[in-house]
Amino acid sequence: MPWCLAALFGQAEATTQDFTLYISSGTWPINGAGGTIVDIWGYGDRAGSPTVPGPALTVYEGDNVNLTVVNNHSIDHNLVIQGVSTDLSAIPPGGSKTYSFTAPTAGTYLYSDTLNNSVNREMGLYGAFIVRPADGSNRAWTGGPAYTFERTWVVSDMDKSRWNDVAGSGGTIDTAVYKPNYFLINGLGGFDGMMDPATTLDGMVGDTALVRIVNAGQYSQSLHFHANHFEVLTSNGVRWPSPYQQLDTINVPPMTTADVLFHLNQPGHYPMHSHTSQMETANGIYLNGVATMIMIH
Ligand SMILES: [Cu+2]
Repeated sequence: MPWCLAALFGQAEATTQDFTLYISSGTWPINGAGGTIVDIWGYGDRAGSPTVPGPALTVYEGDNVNLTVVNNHSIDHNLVIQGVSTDLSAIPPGGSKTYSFTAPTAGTYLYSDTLNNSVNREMGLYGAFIVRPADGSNRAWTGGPAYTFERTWVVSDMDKSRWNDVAGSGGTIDTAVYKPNYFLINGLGGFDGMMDPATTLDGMVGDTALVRIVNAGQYSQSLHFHANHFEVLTSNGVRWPSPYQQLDTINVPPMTTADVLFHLNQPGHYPMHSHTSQMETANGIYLNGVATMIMIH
């Protein structure tokens, strides 16, 4: 927008945000009963340190973003931000690419590797791209619903024996068969997810949490919040009109996002868990799948 309008609306001048992510193979621990160490391919913010999910990338609406991806792995990869970037081409082994774009409207987006028939994404190549309002306010979008604190939940699934073990040892996966036995929230099994301060909804009565849900997996995730209902603000980037629909469970299809507003209004400790019983498990062990805690003081 012209500078005079930007001044009128109090927006900061667009800044430039530079990121570099490094793709490599590695291993990832899933702790607790049923846990394991799984072969992964991931994005990391340091060379040789892939994480599941990849680092959350946070920018402000209108920023000039330069996202460099370095492929330190032995096969082709890419990085596509759904609804934002359009270059699907491969970065060859040893190569790199800088994606340059203007940060879109405020919201929650999925980034992932779209190559190799979902294998690259299943192996761990995904993460959250978060756009905040240009004025820096704690609102879901400019002039939108306000919140006290925010959380990002990247949920996913892995089929260790048929996919990760095979891909990790250089074999060819039969992608027609996918039976995941690990279900993760922010790369964690539920026993860790229930204690991770970046995952739990931990606050005071009267607080409001914006929860950004990103489903990077291959199955829908149905997330059930105990304590009280939440308001659905967006589904896959589409904003709903106010008054917002109130639900206690939200279904988030694969490769989509949802933003919900949770009002902390009843003191106590409550679970948030997947409503699909298998997705609450790590290799069959309950409750080491998609789960965290709601702690209201
Ligand atoms: Cu429940």
